[in-house]
Amino acid sequence: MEARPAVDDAALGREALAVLEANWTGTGTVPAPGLYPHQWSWDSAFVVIGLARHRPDRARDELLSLLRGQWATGMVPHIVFHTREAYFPGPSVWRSQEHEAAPRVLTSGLTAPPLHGLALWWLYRHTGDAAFVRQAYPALAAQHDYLASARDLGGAGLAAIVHPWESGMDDSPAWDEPLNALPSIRYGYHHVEMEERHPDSDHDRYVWLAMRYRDAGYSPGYLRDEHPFAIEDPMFNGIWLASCQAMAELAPLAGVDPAPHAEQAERIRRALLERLWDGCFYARDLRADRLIRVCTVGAFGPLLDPGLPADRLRAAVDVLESARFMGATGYPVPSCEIRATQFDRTRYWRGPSWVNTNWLLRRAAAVHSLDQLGQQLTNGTLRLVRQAGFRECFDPFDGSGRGCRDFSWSAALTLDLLA
Ligand code: 2M8
Repeated sequence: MEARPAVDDAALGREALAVLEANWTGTGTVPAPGLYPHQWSWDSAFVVIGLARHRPDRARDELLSLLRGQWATGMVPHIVFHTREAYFPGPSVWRSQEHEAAPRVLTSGLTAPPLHGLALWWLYRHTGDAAFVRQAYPALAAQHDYLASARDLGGAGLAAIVHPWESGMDDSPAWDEPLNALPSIRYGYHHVEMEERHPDSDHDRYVWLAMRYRDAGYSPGYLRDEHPFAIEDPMFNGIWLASCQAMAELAPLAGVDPAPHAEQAERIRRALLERLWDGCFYARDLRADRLIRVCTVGAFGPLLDPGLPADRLRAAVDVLESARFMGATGYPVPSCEIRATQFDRTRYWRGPSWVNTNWLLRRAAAVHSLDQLGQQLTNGTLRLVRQAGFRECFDPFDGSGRGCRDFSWSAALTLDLLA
């Protein structure tokens, strides 16, 4: 593993701020120089969270910059482009400008985990800036309305993802089964380092899926009736639930009724328990109408809910702390349970540890006053970045860094973990 000179907390914090400064384009923060030259949705929410204490001005600009990309439907896209290309699939694939609901700025046509309500709440908690809450609130309320209306494809109160990219955990083994059910296509997907990605041709299927949705005019009717990939994911919905609760708490500041957000959170909780729980939370494939029985870090998303019943909380934490996850690796938290045949410590979202999911689990631990677990997640994550730098992800056994360097959410969330 690469050795880095020992750094104290203050120096680590300065390094993190310097990474975020370097990744700031003047309008938003890119996830990393080179590979990701635009603004990504949940990356930006993590940047807002990390900057809340240190650079609230920048955190506000970051969120507003992302929201420039919001569609009139309320959909917040997973990428807002800064330039025309430099990334595949770029604007010429998504063709957002041809859609009447799209904004002037070029965007993708998919969404991403809706962490923004929680990010706004986090920013408010650290700044007390009620004026900014009033400013940003309507856009986030529209985002939630979009999910409740256009994405409740199962009709039970959960939002469905319609593409692996919408999960933020693109290469997760949880998507193998539904992807295998799609036709095999070859486009030649050469933009990324394939050794670190999915082992077979799934990225070609990713592009095919995205183009089918585009060619259907990004229509909710098409998603409901025809689109072949529709999954209820526990991480996406756990994050949405946490954002609904955040929006309910912020509602009085925005002068609106908190009840609809609280009711939405209740609906999500009920549906998570009824539809996705079977000893731990699994994703549900709506097209095959069954649970996808591979346990990934996504299983722990519903722990963000303070109202999760105690027996489910205990059972899920037992899995997290067991030799299936944290109990067997030197570092928190592998992105797939290590006993799964699909586990691969080197490939994106199929095994490596990520700072953002560690942070979300640490947040879940705080919500449930699981102090020891929270401390373990904090210490383990700080050990990763101290040793290997602000890498995109990490080998969960030896802590070595993988993927991009100077990765924004790794830097931003380090700032929060150091506080
Ligand atoms: C990764 O996703 C992009 C596609 O959106 C990719 O694989 O090229 C994921 O890790 C995702 O969670 C993240 O938002 C994005 C940018 O950091 O990279």
